[in-house]
Amino acid sequence: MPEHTVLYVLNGPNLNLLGVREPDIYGHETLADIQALCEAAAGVATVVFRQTNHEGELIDQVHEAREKASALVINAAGYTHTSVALLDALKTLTIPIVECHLSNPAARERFRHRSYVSPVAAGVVSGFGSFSYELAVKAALKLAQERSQSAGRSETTT
Ligand code: CA2
Repeated sequence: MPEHTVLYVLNGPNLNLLGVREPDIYGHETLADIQALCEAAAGVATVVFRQTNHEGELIDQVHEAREKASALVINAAGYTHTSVALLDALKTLTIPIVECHLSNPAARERFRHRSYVSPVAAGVVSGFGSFSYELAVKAALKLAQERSQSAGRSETTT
């Protein structure tokens, strides 16, 4: 794990349209606003914040997080409900993963009830709009900190 805490926040397709379309479901904030909220919630930790509309690129970003991140927050958007390839990529990570959604997919259409991210996530934060991201960042950083503390303890006892 990196010495300095690095948190990856990955965003899937269409989230670049936040604040422009469907504000009744996804709120009025833009993705840039959400990035600023994540950076504020992360304090001194470095936030690498990305968005892509392409499945393969999202998977490349997950691979990058595997090398560089202490924890991952992911809102895979529509790929949450469809992408076995994304699940396969996420399964290769050993860092904590927190699944995040603006809306509450469980309260929406049936096809949104299945998540290919949840099986490998430490937890899921959904339904709180941009506040979901702030909560997810806090949770991911707490898990990363706990990991690094327990790694430090096992180093001193071996
Ligand atoms: O609630 C979430 O964060 C979702 O991940 C958003 C996805 C949806 O497919 C998931 O079920 C739940 C959709 C993202 C689309 O974002 C838009 C933003 C503005 C306008 C249109 C789409």
